Amino acid sequence: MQEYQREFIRFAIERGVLRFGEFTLKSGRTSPYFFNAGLFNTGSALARLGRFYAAALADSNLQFDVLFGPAYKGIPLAAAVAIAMDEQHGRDLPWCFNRKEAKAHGEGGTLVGAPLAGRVLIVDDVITAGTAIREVMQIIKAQNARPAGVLIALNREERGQSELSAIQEVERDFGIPVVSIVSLPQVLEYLASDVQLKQYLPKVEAYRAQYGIR
Ligand code: OMP
Repeated sequence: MQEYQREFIRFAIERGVLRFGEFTLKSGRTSPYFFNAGLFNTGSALARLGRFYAAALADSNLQFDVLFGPAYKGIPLAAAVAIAMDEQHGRDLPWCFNRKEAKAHGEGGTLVGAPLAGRVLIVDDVITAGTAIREVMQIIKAQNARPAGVLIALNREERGQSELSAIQEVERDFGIPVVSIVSLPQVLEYLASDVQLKQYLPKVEAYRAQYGIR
């Protein structure tokens, strides 16, 4: 695990973003951990989150033309990444987002910001079963743009509809990489190395045995 990944997990736990307990996921699965990116809820936390995303993005060498934040949660995330890429990596990138409802007046439409064109990097929080991200692909396709990759904070590495993970299915179906700041194995490594958090390890491992990739 890289140092920024360890720091990111520590930061997420400190902020209460990454929690351990019993949570019902969108997929209906009951998970012993949950990642709530909405709790990066101060200016400083959001700025720091943006720097972690930007570090993962810089590490990935991914080529793209525009950052896209899908409504709602992706919007501040894409903005934070755009700022961090400029301030930390000297890259002033175009970025845009969508509305959930089309506006009939003013500028109209559902897209706001830079044109959604060319190779699109989607910024989001978490992929579990991959439902949310597949909806985003439709928006990109409708603009005749093409996905270049997905940047997320946490890869839960859960099985999708096959033996592959939901993320591997997205990579296969759309021919694009999914880059994350951290994945479940790094969370497990972090838990194992922390005296107070070690108690959660068995449940997270059991969950991985049930829903994780083999
Ligand atoms: P999928 O559509 O199943 O990939 O689930 C992704 C969405 O689930 C995320 O965009 C979140 O809204 C939510 N989620 C989290 O935010 N954190 C988690 O740890 C797990 C989920 C989830 O419900 O699976």
